[in-house]
Amino acid sequence: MSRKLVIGAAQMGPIARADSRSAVVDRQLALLEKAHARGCGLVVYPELCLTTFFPRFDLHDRADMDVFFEMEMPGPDTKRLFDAAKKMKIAFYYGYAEKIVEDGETHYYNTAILVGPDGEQIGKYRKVHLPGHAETDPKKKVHNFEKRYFEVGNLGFPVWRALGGVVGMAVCNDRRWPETYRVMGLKGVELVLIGYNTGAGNYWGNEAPYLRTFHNSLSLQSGAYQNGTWVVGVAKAGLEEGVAMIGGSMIVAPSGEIVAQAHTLGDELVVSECDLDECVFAKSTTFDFARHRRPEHYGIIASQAGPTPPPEP
Ligand code: ING
Repeated sequence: MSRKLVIGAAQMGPIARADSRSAVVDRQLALLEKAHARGCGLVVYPELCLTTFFPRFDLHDRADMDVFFEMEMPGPDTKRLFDAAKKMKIAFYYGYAEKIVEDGETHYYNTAILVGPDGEQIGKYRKVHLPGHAETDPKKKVHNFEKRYFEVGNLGFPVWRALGGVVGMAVCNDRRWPETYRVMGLKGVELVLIGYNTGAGNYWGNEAPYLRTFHNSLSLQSGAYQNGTWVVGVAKAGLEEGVAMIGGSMIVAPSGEIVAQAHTLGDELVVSECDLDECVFAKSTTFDFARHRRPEHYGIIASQAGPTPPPEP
């Protein structure tokens, strides 16, 4: 038996600060139509895919920051995208900046939703690992103020039975942390969807540029392999507001192999037919957690305060 799903990674090129949401949605619709023509049942858009990557801007006035957030999804600008996807019976992952009032409190999250082929929202995820810094650092050439713009996600790493399998979501920096995949792996995830905005430049100091794309592949491929799941990573790429962003959107099989990858830094649809049954092989052999994993021993290993002292001479 196979559970094949044709997936479209909808990489997007730069979004300028001045670009209207309507112009951005036009681009997303064009990608959706390409996906429909290619027989996709699922399309994955990038993180914060409605606007430029605004956490690079050193803003402090909440009114200035709020312009990048959505209070409803779909909203007036995105409803036509949601309607088109429903008409084409295509599910999709959509990353956006969420502003929500709960119990009289206003909250801000870096959010992704999964919408089913019937146009109904299946699930929501809020980014847990917020990179960068809240305070301005004059030494930095490139900034990432996500810790100022967003709260840490409060929904954990849920998974949903959907699209014939078990689907989970993450956002950008989450993909660098093994816990992200393992928490979902322990829940039987078979398909992890991740949008990202990743600067191509030096982030922490003397890191060679080629390492940005290497670490992207390493993170996505190891997450897939070590948890027997498909992983789809989708970039907002190209030179955006003067900052070079990596592309490299890719679809990774449970074997850890890249089965399809973007080769431009613009709007590009990367398509692959993904058989969710390939997860069954991985989860019933090397990564059969029940048979091989020993959590009852990990506590002992973790209990050591620090490096084990070297043996007495
Ligand atoms: N961007 C980057 C990412 O995790 C980053 C930030 C880049 C952190 C490189 C560490 C190293 O891909 C977002 N938006 O998380």
